Amino acid sequence: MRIRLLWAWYGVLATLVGIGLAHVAAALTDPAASPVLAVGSTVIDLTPTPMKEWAIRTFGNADKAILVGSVLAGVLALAALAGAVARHRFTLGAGALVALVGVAAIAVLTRPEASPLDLFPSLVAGIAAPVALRILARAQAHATGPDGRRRTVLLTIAALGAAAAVGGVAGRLISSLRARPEDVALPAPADPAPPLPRGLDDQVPGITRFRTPNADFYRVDTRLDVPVLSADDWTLTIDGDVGRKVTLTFDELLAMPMVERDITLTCVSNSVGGPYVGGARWLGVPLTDVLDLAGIGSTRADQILSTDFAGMTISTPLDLATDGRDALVAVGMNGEALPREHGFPVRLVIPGLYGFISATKWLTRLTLTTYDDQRAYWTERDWATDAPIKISARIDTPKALAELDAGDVVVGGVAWAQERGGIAGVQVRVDGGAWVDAQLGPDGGDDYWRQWFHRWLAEPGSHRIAVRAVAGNGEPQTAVRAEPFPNGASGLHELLVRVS
Ligand SMILES: Nc1nc2c(c(=O)[nH]1)N[C@H]1C(S)=C(S)[C@@H](COP(=O)(O)O)O[C@H]1N2
Ligand SMILES: [Mo]
Repeated sequence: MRIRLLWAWYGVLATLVGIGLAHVAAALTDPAASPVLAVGSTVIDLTPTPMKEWAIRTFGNADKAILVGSVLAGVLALAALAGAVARHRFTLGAGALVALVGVAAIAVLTRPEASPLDLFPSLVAGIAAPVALRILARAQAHATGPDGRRRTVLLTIAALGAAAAVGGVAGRLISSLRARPEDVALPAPADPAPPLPRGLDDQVPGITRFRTPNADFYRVDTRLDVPVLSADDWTLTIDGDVGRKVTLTFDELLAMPMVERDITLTCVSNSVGGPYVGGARWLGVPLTDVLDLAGIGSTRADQILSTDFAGMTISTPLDLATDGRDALVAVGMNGEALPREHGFPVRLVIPGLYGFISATKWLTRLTLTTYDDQRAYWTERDWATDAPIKISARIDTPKALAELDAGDVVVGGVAWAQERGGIAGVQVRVDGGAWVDAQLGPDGGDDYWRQWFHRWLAEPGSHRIAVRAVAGNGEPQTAVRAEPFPNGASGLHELLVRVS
């Protein structure tokens, strides 16, 4: 039994060596071609929407880590089995490892925009794993004798373990040296945003900051890894139903007049009161200026299909994106180049539309087309194609189920109504009583969220606090409840607190 367990570990170790070296190979060629990531991404794409929604709700930003972890655990369980088999039938066990890598290779090749070169990391894994198993088998064969021999097994295990670990770390290191956002010098905006007023950050403890620091900005990706792209290699192609197809380099984009805007981004998967919303100052070229370079084709187009570097697509209604709103081909976020997590080197930012139909990160292509002709990633998954951000207000403080002292309590939060004239008013209601006007924080513009607070004299007992907002165009927030799928959650944010 113990010896079988040992062989199972050999299978696992051999596989880890394969994965580690494949990571280095992927870093040197294309990080997206890492076999583990490819399997994970394929699993994500095949996961039904309700389950994805559940994962985002349950695990938040950790959903990817949990997925990669599960895929890895599954792979290693199979590797352990292969190792146990290899004890008596080495070729069969080693063959099983190769077959495992083969499945990953298929996942790599079926990624959008995969190239044959992407098979290289899988090939490395497919050779390294069985070779490592062979080395372990040899060492094991020598180990059945005196102490010195057993030491060879331990040394072999240690050496291979180190190879696997070094491979994993080196892979990451190599990728991060390839392209660094901090090396990009951003031009000054020709059309700067007015200075952002001081928010209520210091006055209302627990309130969301008026400007979200880049490191705290929410992230929603279908990707598992943070892509490492180089601005030098980056190009943007504008094609489809255009006058002439145009390709821009990063330097050519930077040479165009830049505008700077404060825009609050919101994810369609955000539930009422949820965290997937953030406010930042974006620097970029107006989308219409970029589209004008290519000119309009037949005027049949009703959709901008944007494609990221790996072939992931997002569709935006052409009429909305070009109706005069501040749609940006963005390169800067809060005074820095875009962080890799948020789309370095270039992404779209279009105010008033949920991110899944507007905010393409790692942008490489804009295609003018029709909804009939081409379908984007989330369109294929039955999400709405037209999804304006719904008017929302969120209570940041106190937290749900907080235990408070009776007396003065400051209730505070943020509200947003992009492309609806911003936030004109926020009201708070306690225990189903009358709606009372909250005080608004400073105005950061119509496409930016607004902080608010309300002083409440809390009496002992259990209380229910609710909030609602009114947009600058007079439109009230709806109390009708809706789930995020297919076009965004609605309903009022309400929470219970206990006062004593
Ligand atoms: N390439 C790419 N762009 C993308 C996504 C993605 O998965 N891949 N997610 C979109 C979604 S659903 C949202 S809400 C925003 C989130 O942007 P952030 O991660 O910078 O906050 O990016 C959008 N752009
Ligand atoms: Mo989103």
